[in-house]
Amino acid sequence: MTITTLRHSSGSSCKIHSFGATVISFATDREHLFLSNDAILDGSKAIRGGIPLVFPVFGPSTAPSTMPQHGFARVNHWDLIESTETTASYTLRLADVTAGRGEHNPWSIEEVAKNGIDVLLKYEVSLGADYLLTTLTVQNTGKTAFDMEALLHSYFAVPEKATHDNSRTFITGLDRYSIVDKVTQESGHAQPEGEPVVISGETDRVYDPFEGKTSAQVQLVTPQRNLDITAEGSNAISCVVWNPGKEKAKAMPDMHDGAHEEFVCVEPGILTDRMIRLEPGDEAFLKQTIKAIVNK
Ligand code: TA6
Repeated sequence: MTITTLRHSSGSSCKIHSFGATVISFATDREHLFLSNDAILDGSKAIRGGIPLVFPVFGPSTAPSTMPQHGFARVNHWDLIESTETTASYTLRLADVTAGRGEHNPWSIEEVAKNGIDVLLKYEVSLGADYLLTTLTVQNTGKTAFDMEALLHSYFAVPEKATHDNSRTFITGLDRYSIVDKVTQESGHAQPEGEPVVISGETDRVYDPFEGKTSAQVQLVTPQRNLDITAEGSNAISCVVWNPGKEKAKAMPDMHDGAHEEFVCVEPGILTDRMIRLEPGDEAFLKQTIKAIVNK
């Protein structure tokens, strides 16, 4: 288990934990990512904070399988292939993964071998003076097509414990996206044009792109700075906005007290139609650029 630190001559920095290839810090004049004080960093469970990688499923697996919630990418050790002062590249091969097992789990190693499924994940992290670029690439290196989703589960730090202060913390750029609200179970309506997204108690919404847009420009506004989040992918880009609220956060053993007031998750992903089918030899990608705008 290693933590790789990237440093830019301007003073910005980034830290990446090899477990899940999880970026756990991106700082310019201040830290921009949230990492719970009680995050488990010993490889025994997904890291609570930073940018966990979600693949091949977002959320619980729909197949009667033992696939872990949000898939296996974030709960396995990735290999650091190369790094420079400001870049790092990781890989993870399915063949090296003890993915969820079970007779119906299409991703269990036994069925993978039987079905000839194999996948090579690559993850590249690049640090600039005021930005962090992360790119996840999925290559179907096997003989069988498989269904997939991929998402960057980014936890953004919100200063002054202001996640629920809707006059100072809100998200722009998701207007006109159609909403699936996992708290109210409502779906079918869109974020009104020009209306920002705000956090109200437990917030868990999937914003699906209109017209199948394969890029998204979102801005997270917080009391001390804005973050421009640009995402692009090989398929339509959805965006999840999540905050557990006080009660749900308290029930999470790896969330420190009051953590729900310190972060908002804005999570770009390729989730369209729940699953994307990747044919043998094909490749999918998901790229996110986080740019810190020191505006206050
Ligand atoms: O991205 C939002 C979400 O799917 C929420 O429903 C919540 O489960 C969150 O992810 C955290 O999931 P985790 O498995 O990391 O506790």
